[in-house]
Amino acid sequence: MDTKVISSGVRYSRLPESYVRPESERPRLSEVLDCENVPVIDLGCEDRPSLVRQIGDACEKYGFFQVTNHGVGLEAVGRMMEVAVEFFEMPVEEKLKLYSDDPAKTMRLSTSFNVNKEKVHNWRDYLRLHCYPLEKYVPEWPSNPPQFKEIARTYCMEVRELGFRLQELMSESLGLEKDHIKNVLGEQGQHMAVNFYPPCPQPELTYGLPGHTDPNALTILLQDLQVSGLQVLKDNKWVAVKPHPNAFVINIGDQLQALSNGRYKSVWHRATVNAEKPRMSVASFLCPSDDAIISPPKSLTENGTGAIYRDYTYPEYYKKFWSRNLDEEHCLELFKN
Ligand SMILES: O=C(O)CCC(=O)C(=O)O
Repeated sequence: MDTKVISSGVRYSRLPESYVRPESERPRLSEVLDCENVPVIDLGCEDRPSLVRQIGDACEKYGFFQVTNHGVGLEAVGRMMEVAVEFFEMPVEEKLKLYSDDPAKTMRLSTSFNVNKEKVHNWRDYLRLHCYPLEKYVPEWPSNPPQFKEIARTYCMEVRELGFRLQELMSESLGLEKDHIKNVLGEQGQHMAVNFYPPCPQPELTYGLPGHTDPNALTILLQDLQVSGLQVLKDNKWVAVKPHPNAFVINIGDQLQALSNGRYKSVWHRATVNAEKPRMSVASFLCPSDDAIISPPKSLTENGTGAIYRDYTYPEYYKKFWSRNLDEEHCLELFKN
């Protein structure tokens, strides 16, 4: 392979060796079932107790769900997807100006997951941006396509509001004050990963992203409507999440698992690739502020189990997360009491 990224316009006829997973780690695509009953929650529902119950059930039983009537404008969503496609369609030389494999960078185009550490690579390129506070980070975002900054900025603001609304509903569903999660997480950071998965010559041998949980608090994922690829682990089986029109996929991250003392599960998920069509997804991550102490409330530790995880800060967790490979054991295990 002659460039650092796979979105170079070259169509590969065989999967390069460094992407081939050992037999036992392959996705076994023919065994994956469609998940027919992913909860789809209508956030426009005016019966708040019912909404809170639906959110609690979905967080407890699935760790993920889809939301409709979520308040993020259709125009903001459509434009975000369009500009993401335009970004990855730019000439590779233009994109490579933003390339970095240093996870500490707050804006970078990169590939796979942690290319310098991992043994096998993943069939994904991604643009990773820090998004909060916007005034600090927007100036370093891509200036090409020219409308990128303005579109992504609007999108980030709207998605952040949705995240806060969900955190309020989740707090209530745990029997806590509405603002509990927001108060514990403090001035939350926000990151975005614009993922691009080019057509892959041998999709059964590799992943776009292997099974992982998200290290942050809450993830709001915008999926490509035309091409599926997201799969989640449900009852020990990988199931495909069909994109739902005008919906976001929401998943609980490691920090909400710790904060809820294990009641809400940070869901294992992965992205598979296909031979025919490129796929895009835009993941927005809400993250605890650097000085927030991740610790469950007393009401969730009083049932005799005590706190499952020790108290820690997010920078401590994040450093540990990026020092490992994506497909290793759950990082949260390393923080158990
Ligand atoms: O592309 C997808 O569907 C999943 C993306 C994802 O898991 C991530 O960005 O962490």
